[in-house]
Amino acid sequence: KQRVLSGVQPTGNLHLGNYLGAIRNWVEIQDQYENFFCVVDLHAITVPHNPATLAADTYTIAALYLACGIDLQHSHIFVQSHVSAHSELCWLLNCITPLNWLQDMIQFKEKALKQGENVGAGLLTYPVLMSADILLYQADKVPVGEDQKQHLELARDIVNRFNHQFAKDKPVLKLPDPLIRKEGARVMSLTDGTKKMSKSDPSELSRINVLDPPDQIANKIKRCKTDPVRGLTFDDVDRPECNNLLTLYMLLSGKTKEAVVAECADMGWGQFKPLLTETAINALKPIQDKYQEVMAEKGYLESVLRDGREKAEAIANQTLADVKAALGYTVPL
Ligand code: AQP
Repeated sequence: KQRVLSGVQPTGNLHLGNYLGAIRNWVEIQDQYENFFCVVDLHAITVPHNPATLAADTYTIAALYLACGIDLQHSHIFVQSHVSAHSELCWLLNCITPLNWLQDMIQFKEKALKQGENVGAGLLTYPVLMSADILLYQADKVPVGEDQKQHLELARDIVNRFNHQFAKDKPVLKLPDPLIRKEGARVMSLTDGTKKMSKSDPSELSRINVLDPPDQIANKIKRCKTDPVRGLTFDDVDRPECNNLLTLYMLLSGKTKEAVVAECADMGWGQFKPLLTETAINALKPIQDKYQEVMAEKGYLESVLRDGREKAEAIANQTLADVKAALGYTVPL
């Protein structure tokens, strides 16, 4: 079977962008692949973080993977910092990655701009760590949202550079392919349809979190940005909020685009918003219930992460050994 690798940072609440852009797709394809899903906690400290909540946030994301439908028959769940090969490969790849490749990354530029003078070097090398995450498992496919496309291209460039420089006869690293689904690849903010929904947006009203209770979901949809135009349409560039809200309704209801057009074309916002609210609440309820069940059995979650780590380590350590051999390192005595 081909292999899949992906992850989410434990940097705050999982929102509909993370769910619809990434995790839901993992669930849909998981039986076709051998999957590794990690909670990327090393990435979480590339921006200022709170040590008091990191561990709890890491468990929350792992529990949400299970709650969203990750099936341990097909998938392994583990924590990135539990497998030390991630940091080690990151260092080795850092040394062969040209600085200007990293300085050109859009996410680095955006996040560095937000942080002003306090930018850690880890923010710059974030995409190298992400490359290490993927390449350690010789992943064939990486299901992510649209915002990660450039980082995936960088991972491919690093593979080509490494194999070309150090492993010409027998490639050591595999070229990964991004898997980006068209629908949901870029879920937009509820308060500005031209910005992506994001964990770091200071406004809670900009996103619906997977664990939001029904009254909060209702409040956020009630107060979300709309426009004064009558009737609802997809794909009108002048109506980004309308496209985003209809897309959310389509994805959360499981209806086709045609069915949503037929149902909503003549609606006003007063009619559509309650419909979207009810649909979102109903779609998230089973995930929230399952999440409570998983969190009630901490020992089970810990055993899942232990098993995941074991599986992950076996593969990761092999790749790391091959990379070190290609670079000319000695074998420990
Ligand atoms: N708005 C989005 N639409 C579709 N997919 C998205 N993803 C994130 N936001 C959207 C996808 O979710 C996965 C995990 O993301 P992450 O937590 O590792 O990183 P992120 O992109 O930094 O998440 P946020 O929420 O956008 O945080 P900030 O505010 O820090 O930038 C990835 O597959 C990502 O594509």
